[in-house]
Order: sequence, then C-alpha cells, then structure tokens
Amino acid sequence: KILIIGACGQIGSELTLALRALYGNEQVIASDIREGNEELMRSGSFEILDATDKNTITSCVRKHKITDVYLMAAMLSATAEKYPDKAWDLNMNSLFHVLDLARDKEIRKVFWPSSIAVFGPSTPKRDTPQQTVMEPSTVYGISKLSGERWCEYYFKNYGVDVRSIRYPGLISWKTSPGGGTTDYAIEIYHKALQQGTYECFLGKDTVLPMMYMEDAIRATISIMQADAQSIRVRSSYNLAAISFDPEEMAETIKEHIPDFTISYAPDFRQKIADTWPQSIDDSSAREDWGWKARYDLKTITADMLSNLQSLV
Ligand code: VAH
Repeated sequence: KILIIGACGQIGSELTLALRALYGNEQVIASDIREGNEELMRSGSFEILDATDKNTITSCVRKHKITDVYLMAAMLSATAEKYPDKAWDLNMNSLFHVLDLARDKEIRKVFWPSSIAVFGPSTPKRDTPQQTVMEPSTVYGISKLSGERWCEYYFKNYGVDVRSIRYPGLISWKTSPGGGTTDYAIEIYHKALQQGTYECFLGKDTVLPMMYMEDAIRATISIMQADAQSIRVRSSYNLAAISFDPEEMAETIKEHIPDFTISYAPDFRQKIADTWPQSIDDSSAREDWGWKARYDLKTITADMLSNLQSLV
C-alpha cells in the first residue's frame, strides 16, 4: 500500500489521483496537515498527519500496512526565505522520519522530491550537468541539497531504496500556487483569463527550466516502477522538459487571448530565480529509466487555458 505525505500540495494532490487511478483507490492513503479538496477526499482514505511527527507517521504506516511512501510535504523557496527555521524543520525532519522507517524495514520504498533549487549561482547555467558545482544560496535549496546527500547516505549505508527527482518549475491548474518562485507561470494564466493582464514578479528575461504537471507525475511514477538496479543515481536525478522566460510565455497566451498584456515588477523572488540554472541536462534520467518529456510551451498554454476556462 502507498502513503502520500503532503497529498494536498501542488504535486501531491495530482500524484494521489494518478496513483489511485493506477493502483486502485483502496491502495493509496492520502495524508496532509489539513484536509484536501473534495476530489481528493472523495476518492479514497485520508489521514490528518503532521510530517514532522514521527509517531503519527509510524502509526499510520502500521495501521494501513504501508510499503511505499511518497514524501511530498515541503516548504517551497519563496516561503522558506521568510521562515528559515520552519522550512529546515519541515523539509529535513520529515525526510529523516521516513528514511529511518525504511532503514528499520517498516516500509520498502521511498520517493522524495528534490529541485533545481539545489543548484546555485556558481553552477553552470546552461545544460546543467547531473554532477556539478552545487552551492545553493536559498534556504529551500540548502534543505534539498542536504536531503539529497542523506538519501544517498541511507542507500549506501542501510540499503534504503529511496528514489528522487530534481523537479524544475511545475505548471498545473488543479491547485493554487504554494509559495514557489516559479508560480508566476501558473498565476499568469489565471490573470490572463480574469483580467486580460498580468504583472509578473520576475523580470522578462528570466529564463527558467519548467515542466507541465502531467510530465512530472509520469516521471515520478516511472522512476518508482523502474528496476532498483537501473537507478544508478541515489542522490537525485536531473529532469528537464522546456526552458522559457515570461515574455515567451506571454506570446503563447496572446495566440489565444490577442489583447493579453504583461508588465514586470520584479520582487524578492527575482534574487532567488537568478541563482538557478536556465536549462538542465537530464541525460542520466533518459539513459537509466527511459525518461522523455512530452509537453512543450504551446501545448501547456492550450491545456492550461482550456482547463481554467472551464473552472471560471
Ligand atoms: C519553487 N516550484 O519555486 C518550486 C520549485 C524549482 C522551483 O522548487 O520553489
């Protein structure tokens, strides 16, 4: 049985639905610090669970006979800069609790999300390699780099089968943005439909690696289904789809909403974005477990606008 911790988050909410569709609703237990939306709550079991509380996680694992845990709870980059100690506590202690359960054979397999935020200002910005200089300067990036090092340590020293992906910025419509620096790429569609204009909190030339949620969910399921010996990277895999700046994104929106306008008012999140790469080399993920992105910016814009249009 599968337990998703952080099932109400941007990735967790869609991952829960995808895993329930794949394995059956009764095989997937969703959990979060608070209840989720109606679709999430209606489709299967749900537990209120604080990801920093090891006792609650342990009793949930034993109650439901959990074998696989997807630990999706985290504080993202923008919010983490405001609450460094809370971000470290949530992002790190939740990981130690789950890795320790795997070390102690209470569970069999772990998925843990990392991020391109593990790269810093000194990292090569184009086609960032799987192995390279990593000096993250954000609280979130520091916690994700430390987490990667611990995942590899638990694999090498205790044989823990933990698998991880460095997600780029993720674009989705099912949940509202959650404190990320890349959330402009979600807000822009809502504002385009509601107001026909968007004031972007990143500058127009800010190129960042991005991915549609459908691609991210497929990658997550794919790495977890791969044979253990094909997973040669036990820190975290680079993953890539597309790279673009807000201006390019606005151009694809104008193809659907001709008089859409964008303006720029960079805020504190510009400093975070400026430390991240512009494009990622994901050849290790392609070679080891057959990864390949499907969505490009035009298809993302078409899909986002049609889904959001049906919501407003
Ligand atoms: C954030 N969406 O903005 C997350 C992600 C690469 C960005 O880690 O913090």
